[in-house]
Amino acid sequence: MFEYAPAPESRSIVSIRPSYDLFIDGDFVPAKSDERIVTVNPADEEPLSEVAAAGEADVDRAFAAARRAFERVWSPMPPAERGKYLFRIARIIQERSRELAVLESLDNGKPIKETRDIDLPLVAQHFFYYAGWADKLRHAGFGTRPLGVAAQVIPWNFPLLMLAWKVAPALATGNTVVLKPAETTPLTALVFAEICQEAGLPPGVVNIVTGAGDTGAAVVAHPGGDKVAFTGSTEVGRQIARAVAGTRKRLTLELGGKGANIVYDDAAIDQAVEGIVSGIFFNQGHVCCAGSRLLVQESIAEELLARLRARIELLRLGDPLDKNTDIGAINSAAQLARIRELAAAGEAEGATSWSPACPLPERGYWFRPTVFTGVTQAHRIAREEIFGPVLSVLTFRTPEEAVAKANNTPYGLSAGVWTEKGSLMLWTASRLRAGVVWSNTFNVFDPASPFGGYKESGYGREGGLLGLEAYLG
Ligand code: TXE
Repeated sequence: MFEYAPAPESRSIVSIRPSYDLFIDGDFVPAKSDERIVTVNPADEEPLSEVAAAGEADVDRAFAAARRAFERVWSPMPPAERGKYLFRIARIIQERSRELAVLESLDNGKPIKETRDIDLPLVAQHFFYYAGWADKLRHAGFGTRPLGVAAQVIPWNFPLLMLAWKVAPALATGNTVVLKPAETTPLTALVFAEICQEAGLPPGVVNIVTGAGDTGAAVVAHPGGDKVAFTGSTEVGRQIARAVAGTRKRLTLELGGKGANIVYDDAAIDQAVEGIVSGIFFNQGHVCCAGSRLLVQESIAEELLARLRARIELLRLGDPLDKNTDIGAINSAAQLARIRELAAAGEAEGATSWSPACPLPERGYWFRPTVFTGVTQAHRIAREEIFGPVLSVLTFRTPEEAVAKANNTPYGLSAGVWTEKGSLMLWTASRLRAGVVWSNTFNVFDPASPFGGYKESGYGREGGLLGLEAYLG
């Protein structure tokens, strides 16, 4: 592991306000209560800003504004006009992408090379993609009527990208939105609110209410919502499914995962190693579709693991704003505690852990990239989502065993298959119970591709045509 000097000058391109209000009906307005939530930089634990904690009365105002905008302006608007607003938003995101990338890295802890080269380009692409659909819905093959007001609750791992996944299709289909960002990463959503103003979006079409889980629960339960879209933990997903049951609301849930990366003995090994590294260490492993289980064919396990360890030794952990950093900070103290707890369980249950000997910064939330070998399917680290830079390695002998092990999870979001044999690739992919199966690659995203899971990974799809259907009746 190398240590690089930080590049603090990047920080100067963002101006973070000391405090942010809620964004309701086109304006920033104070919350009814004085309660504030401090958001910290996870790389040094320094406060970045504080945001309002919206209560029920604020959520009520946001839904009233969204309903008015839906009925009077947004749903009656000719679809091509709606599309123009989305194009405008996409262009402003591109123009402000450096600033947004730095802000996202500061608030979330993820490396700037990811926010700059992956998150922000995907955010803009998502708005461009759905802008193009706005006036073509009647060709989509399903209903063209918007549902109404969409209640959207998003997590902290891809703050602005998850916003884009939810807001862009909702708006393109004529719905209006009340969105709650995660409490540890609210800042880019609030800059997005400024972008809505800059784009001249009619007031009330997008409303952003910051707060913690209780605000999220109020958004989900509000009787003014016609649709609920949630990305987050399986546990909260279950609570939301219960809260929505028996109401008129349509629901999509994108929850956890325990993705398997299956490497057959004929795979291009170095390419597979890159895919394994990206699969589990991209975004510190805070990825619902992470390849958190490596299933490697026994005959090549030793060689593959040797090359994997050598590759991991080269990863650079540290300042998220340093352009050379590969692994940034863990998003919060709570998430770090969860990762530590599961890693400790792995050791207690008899698996062997390995990490490179890299120094960790003194302040902030950090966890070394970690590989567990000797893992069995009974171990917690093979079954539970860790949501951190921790890889669990299992071996297999036959393709049947690989598929059985890959599917032996309550989740079903993602998988990767590495083989040079086309027939084996198809055989395997068609048997995997996963919403996405990558072949000889991992973590590749495209706004035209639907994304979502089987089993406890949730239901409904985001992205592509199916992402439109989720907002139409
Ligand atoms: O998630 P929460 P947490 C998984 C991952 C992680 C674990 C816990 O395994 O370790 O969940 O993370 C809002 N009603 N994922 O605790 O609590 C909350 O304010 C309505 C996977 O951060 O689910 C935030 O905005 N909303 C996942 C959002 O839900 C509620 C991404 C997510 O927070 C609520 C994140 C309630 N009762 C975590 N309680 C993925 N699929 O990518 C909380 N929230």
